[in-house]
Amino acid sequence: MSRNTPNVWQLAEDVLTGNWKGLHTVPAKTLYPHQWSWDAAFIAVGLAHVAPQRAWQDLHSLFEAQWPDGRVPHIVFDPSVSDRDYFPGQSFWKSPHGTSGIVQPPVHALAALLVHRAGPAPDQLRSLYEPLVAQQTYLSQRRDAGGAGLASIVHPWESGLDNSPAWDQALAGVDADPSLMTRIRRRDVEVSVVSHRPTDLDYARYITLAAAYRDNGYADGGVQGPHPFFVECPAFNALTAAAELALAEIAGEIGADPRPHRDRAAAITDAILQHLYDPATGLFHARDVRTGRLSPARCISGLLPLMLPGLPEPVVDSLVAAATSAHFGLSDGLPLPSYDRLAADFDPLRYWRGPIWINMNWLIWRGLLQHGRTELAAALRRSMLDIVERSGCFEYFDPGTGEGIGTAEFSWTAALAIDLIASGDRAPVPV
Ligand code: 2M8
Repeated sequence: MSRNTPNVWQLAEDVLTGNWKGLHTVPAKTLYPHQWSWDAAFIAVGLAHVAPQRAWQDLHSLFEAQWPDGRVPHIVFDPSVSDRDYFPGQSFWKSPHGTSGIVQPPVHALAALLVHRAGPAPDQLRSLYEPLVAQQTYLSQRRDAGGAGLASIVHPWESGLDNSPAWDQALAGVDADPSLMTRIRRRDVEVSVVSHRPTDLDYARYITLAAAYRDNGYADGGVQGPHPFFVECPAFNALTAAAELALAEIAGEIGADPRPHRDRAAAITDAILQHLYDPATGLFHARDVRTGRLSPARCISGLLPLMLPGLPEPVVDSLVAAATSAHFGLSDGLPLPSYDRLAADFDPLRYWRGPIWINMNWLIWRGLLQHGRTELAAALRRSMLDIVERSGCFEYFDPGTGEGIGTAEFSWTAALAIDLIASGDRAPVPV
């Protein structure tokens, strides 16, 4: 552990306290002034070690906004925040629930399990169990557009990896007018950050896609319907399988039947292996359901299935080889970048097209421990804590220097730094 870890802990705790809004934590005060779905899960993992009541409250606030069909919205809007402070806000989504209408990766069952493990709270687990199951049911029954047993995302924002090159091909077919963004420029985006964010053309496509989904009543039709974007993301689906494994553990704790969850985790793992693995790259890739083609991009999302205990050993080996290769550079002293360092369009500053993100590295750290790669896991953990110690709890980090970029005082960086310190080099028990 680094000599200054106590400072990191205090700094991180202060960030989480500063971003606490009474009933939920925001990702960052000015840039993201509402509650975000997968952020809430990562935040709860860290809060478990410093303020467990706030951890449970964050999860409950989110699930109170769950839709009757089981979807957990990607943003729960704070009604006291003006629509001009975040675009697209509530008046864009026009949902009857005060939320957006798309989802994000289901990290919440894992988060609930980890919060419980940090300080047993079976009643909390019991009250979240059914909502967590409904979240999974929505994904398996309403989002299997490709019919392969995998959930499709209908918008890049659903992946959480907004402008990842993984979507470039599938997005190219979405018509959009880039001048849209000059009319609705976000007031909240700090000038220093604008050049790192998705381009105006990307944004215009995001808005066009979100409006199409909204105007179709947030209905989940298949690929025959009017919606132009259906993609099976390896990270989203690995997290869906990991959620089933976490639910199996939770079910065991509260006297429910864990077996259906284990069966579903195994089925999703098989489907990921069968449909998203490319032996040529040794990585998993996003699949455009409309064309059936795998994206050629080597993205960090392609390493996330490492979290799954059911992966065959040769596939684990190939993922570790990809992670330690020059494409990602694990063990070179810095955490993994979000995109292939060797790609011609690798961009060290632009959001999910190069920079280091702590949440993805934290998930890969867990995957390495899951498969007994303890030395690599320890090196990755140290490198994450080092950049936070050096730069602070930034949103993302320059993959060349480790310098912090994006917004400062970002909640999931703080939360996961606390979890890394609290966990040490211990192997996480199942999941
Ligand atoms: C980013 O996404 C939002 C849209 O959802 C944005 O760009 O405004 C992503 O990094 C996403 O993963 C994250 O959940 C969100 C809030 O931190 O910001």
